[in-house]
Amino acid sequence: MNRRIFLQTFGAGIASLSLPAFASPAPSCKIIGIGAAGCNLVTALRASNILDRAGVALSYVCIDLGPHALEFVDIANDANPALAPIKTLMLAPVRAGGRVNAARAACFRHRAVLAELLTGSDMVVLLAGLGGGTGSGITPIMSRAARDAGAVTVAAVVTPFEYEGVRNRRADAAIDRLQREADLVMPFSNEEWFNRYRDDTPMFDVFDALDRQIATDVKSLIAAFSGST
Ligand SMILES: Nc1nc2c(ncn2[C@@H]2O[C@H](COP(=O)(O)OP(=O)(O)OP(=O)(O)O)[C@@H](O)[C@H]2O)c(=O)[nH]1
Ligand SMILES: [Mg+2]
Repeated sequence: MNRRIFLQTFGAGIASLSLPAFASPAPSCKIIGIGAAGCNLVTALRASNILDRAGVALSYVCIDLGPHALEFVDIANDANPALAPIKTLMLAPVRAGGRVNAARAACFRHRAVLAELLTGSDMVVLLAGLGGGTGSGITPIMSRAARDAGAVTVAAVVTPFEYEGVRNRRADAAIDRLQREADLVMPFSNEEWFNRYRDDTPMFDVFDALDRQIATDVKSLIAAFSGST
């Protein structure tokens, strides 16, 4: 029998999702970061330890074009040998730099590896910032592939600041696609989040608080999925 859970996510109002019931052993959950923001979010989520008792068998992956963001993930891996390692996957030698089609093409070239990555997952959580090329281009494709592989698929995505201009239109288009491809989309608006804080709040603290909010919401969702509390 399916369980239905309701979530209050920032900027999204109430979202609901039907979840399959699970017996033991613990369902497997793959956390996948896509693009620079996705890599940052996965690294922060793992470091928070918030998922330790979420009742699922976890694994972490970060995907990007170009080495830059993935190098930071590798540094975090080396610095925290006690934590579950984050696997890194570079789909192309240079970053997409806002080119959604370049990111999609790299994803297509590596479709066999990416499909293999998703095999055997009961739940897939995709984390990305929308508005650039990589997160916007690849997250909807991975979402569809994860659902096709039989996983409950959630996309927790950050949308750009207003001043980022054209990135907002790219993000809107990606959200539209994700609404069709994911079981649940959890949007977090950078613009709305920063508007909650006084102008003199250090930017790092505001990003840090948003990372923690995303981690908390993802944890609630995974715990509901696994049936733990
Ligand atoms: N909250 C938060 N937002 C971020 C972070 N990094 C980037 N963003 C937002 O996410 C959007 C997408 O940025 P990136 O993740 O750098 O883009 P990308 O997916 O790597 O795409 P490329 O343009 O191909 O490099 C940006 O427009 C920002 O609004 C981060 O660390 N935290
Ligand atoms: Mg990038």
